[in-house]
Formats: sequence, C-alpha cells, structure tokens
Amino acid sequence: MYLKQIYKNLTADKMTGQKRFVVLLDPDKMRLSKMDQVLKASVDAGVDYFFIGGSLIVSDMLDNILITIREATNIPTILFPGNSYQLSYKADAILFLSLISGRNSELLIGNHVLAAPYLKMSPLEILPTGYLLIDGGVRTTVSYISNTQPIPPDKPDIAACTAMAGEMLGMKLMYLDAGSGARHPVSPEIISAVTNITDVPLIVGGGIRNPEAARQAAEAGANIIVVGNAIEKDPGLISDISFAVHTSRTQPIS
Ligand code: 1GP
Repeated sequence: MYLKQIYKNLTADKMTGQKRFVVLLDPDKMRLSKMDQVLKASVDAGVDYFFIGGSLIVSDMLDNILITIREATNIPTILFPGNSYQLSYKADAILFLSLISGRNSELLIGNHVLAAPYLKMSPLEILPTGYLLIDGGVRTTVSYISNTQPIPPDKPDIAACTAMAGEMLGMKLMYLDAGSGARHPVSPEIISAVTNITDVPLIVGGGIRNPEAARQAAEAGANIIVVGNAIEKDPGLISDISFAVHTSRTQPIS
C-alpha cells in the first residue's frame, strides 16, 4: 500500500539489469549557487533520482532544495533522512531506513515509531530499506552519530547474512553505504555477496569518486549507484559517472 511507482520501476530495472544513477544532495553542503549547475548537469546526463539528506542537517534548506529541484527538473526526489526531523511532504518518496548493521534500537525501530503517524498522512511513497554501514576506512559522521560499528570490509558473510535477515523481515531495498566521504567504497566482494543472496534492489554508495568506481560497483551487482561528495566538489563528473552507470551490466566475479 505504501509502495508505488518508484518501487515498481526499481524492481523492473533490476529484472532487466538496467542500472540507475542517484545524485545525493546534502542540504548543508550544497550551496544554492552550485545547485543550478548540478541540476542542469543532472538533467542533461539523465540522472535517475535525487536523494536528499545527510547525517546532520543544520540548515533549514530541506524544503527550499526540494522546491528548487521540482521547478527545474522532473527527476524524482527521495528523502534519505539522517534522523526523524528530516521529513518533508515536498519529496516524492522516502527511504524508510532501518540501520540493520548496528544494534542501536532507536535506529532499528525507535525513530520509525515516532515518524509513522506523520508518514501515514503524507503523500510520500515509503520505501522500507535495510541500511548497512560498511567500514570505508574513515570514521564517518553517520557512524559517530548512530553510535554503531560498521561491518568490517573483509567480512562479506556478515553483510550477506545481515541483508538476508533484513529481506526476511520484509525490507524492500538494501543499501550498502561506506559513508559519505569514505576512503574506500564498498568492495565488489561485499556487493556481490549481498546481491547473490537477496532478491531486492541493491543501493550502493559512499566514497565513489569516479566513473571507474561507479562501474565497478554496478558490475559487482549494485542496481542503484549513489554519489554525493565527489559531485558537490565537481559537478562536471555527473555526465561521465552517469554514462558509466547506465552502460554497466552485472558481471560474474571471478
Ligand atoms: C553517503 O552513499 C552516500 O551516504 C554517498 O557518499 O558522499 O561519499 O558519495 P559520498
């Protein structure tokens, strides 16, 4: 009942092997002066979705950014909230994230209880998402704020079992995140371990800085590739990363 067109499209894309490219906009980091450039480049490059969020939104820019995107593009906007204050009816959908790699009950279910009545009344499409933090070589804001340990990068079995449990609990998407600004993106071994054992569409992000890294993640089995930091620094990367993602197909890992 809460899953609508966006989820239908994501599952259809997984079936056909079509990879999707997401630009993550963090309202705290994105200067409005740069927004025009990012939005224009995203339209020109065929970006599929915007994720809007960050671990710590300290500005009141959330609604403004959503309005600006809606005026300039038809690209769907999906909230990627770092906490239950980062909600807005002006987006198209929300990743309803449960941090299943951690053992912080507030981020597993507590915040969701508080947000549920607001979401029930909202027009947002709700995308129940198992969120797994993978160690990317630096202590990230999300790891500090969530007070959880990321999954070690050399433990694909832990990631696979965690994602399996999330899928069995009914989560409709999995998100493997090395955290914004990670030194190392999520490895192909972890991506392929998760994608081989689960059927739901797989989102991968954190520390992807160039087309090669995006292609590597997509070929390992990610269905949706998210890039934030690198694009905030250089919006010129959008077209090359978009091309790399859209021309990738999952390759078997030898
Ligand atoms: C972080 O997956 C996103 O949650 C994107 O990370 O900013 O490092 O691209 P980057």
